[in-house]
Amino acid sequence: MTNAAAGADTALLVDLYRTMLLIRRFEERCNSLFLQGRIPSTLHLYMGQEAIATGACSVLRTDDYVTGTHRPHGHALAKGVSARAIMAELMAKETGCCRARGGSMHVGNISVGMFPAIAIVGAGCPIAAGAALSAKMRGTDQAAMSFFGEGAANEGDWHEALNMAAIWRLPVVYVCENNLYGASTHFSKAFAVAHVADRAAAYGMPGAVVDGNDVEAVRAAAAEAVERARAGGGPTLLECLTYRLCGHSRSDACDYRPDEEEAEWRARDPLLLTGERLTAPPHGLDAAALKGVEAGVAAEIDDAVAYAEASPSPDPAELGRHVFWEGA
Ligand SMILES: Cc1ncc(C[n+]2csc(CCOP(=O)(O)OP(=O)(O)O)c2C)c(N)n1
Repeated sequence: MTNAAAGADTALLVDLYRTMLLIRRFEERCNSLFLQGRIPSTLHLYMGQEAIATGACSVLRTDDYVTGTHRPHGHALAKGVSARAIMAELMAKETGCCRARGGSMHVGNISVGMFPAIAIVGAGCPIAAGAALSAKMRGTDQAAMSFFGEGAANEGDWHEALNMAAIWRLPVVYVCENNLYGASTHFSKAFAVAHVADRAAAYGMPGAVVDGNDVEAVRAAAAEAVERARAGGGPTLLECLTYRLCGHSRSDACDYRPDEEEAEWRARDPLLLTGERLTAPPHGLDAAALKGVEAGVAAEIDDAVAYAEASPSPDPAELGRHVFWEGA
């Protein structure tokens, strides 16, 4: 297991904490808006996994590419899609990042390198390989990063993508978010290996198991992998161990998980861990500083909700537009 490299500086750690907090509070608000009937469809919340998107995306540039999953709010926020544009998308407004044609499972904005996310389990993996191939053919040093749950690692797409990325030494980082359950199926019932990262060897690429609740550990592992990708060293498979702090979707009461297991992981909530680290030496922030970060995040989310509420709905006559490619 890769542990936190000692000593990200305080300003950087505050920044990482802020992004994680933004993702958490954004989703708490989504949950409440959903219960009020102001967000249609369903939600797959990312709560508990914030350190992964935050740490991994923190080493990417705007022109690098990310593919997300059916649980993509965190990936999109960490890659720089605005809270306004995501909230408007979730509330089905024309100002949403996909003009309300995508909804929760498809948020993204290619202008900041976030492909609209894909709800088909594993389907983002070959797309990331394609983006990396495009960067290689164009001779840029852009990298691609693909997030997926452990469930994706049992899909054909995943195996084909990793194999192709390895034989062509593509600049791509595969980031498995192993939250122990694919819907209600425990990892041990779906895998005969101890770790998803064990499979890296079968494709001839480096693999590592990372503490996915430790934002600095994720950042350090991602930095090494992205550096290797940019330098022509090919793909990496990172398996980040984590836990979702909610059901699989809004319709999941989550009664298949032991209470003790949940309690253990709640004690390792990534926000808690980072908050504790920030208030201890060598950072030594006081509680007021963390409250200041909270206040900034709360204001950003209030602004996003107000923006979304004030935005127009799409014209029903135009719903076919922006769905298929137009032009020529
Ligand atoms: C190819 C495919 N099969 C099944 C589904 C239905 N489905 C949606 S999410 C999910 C579980 C995915 O588990 P995992 O990949 O571990 O991600 P997590 O939900 O844990 O983040 C399933 C089976 C789907 N979207 N796509």
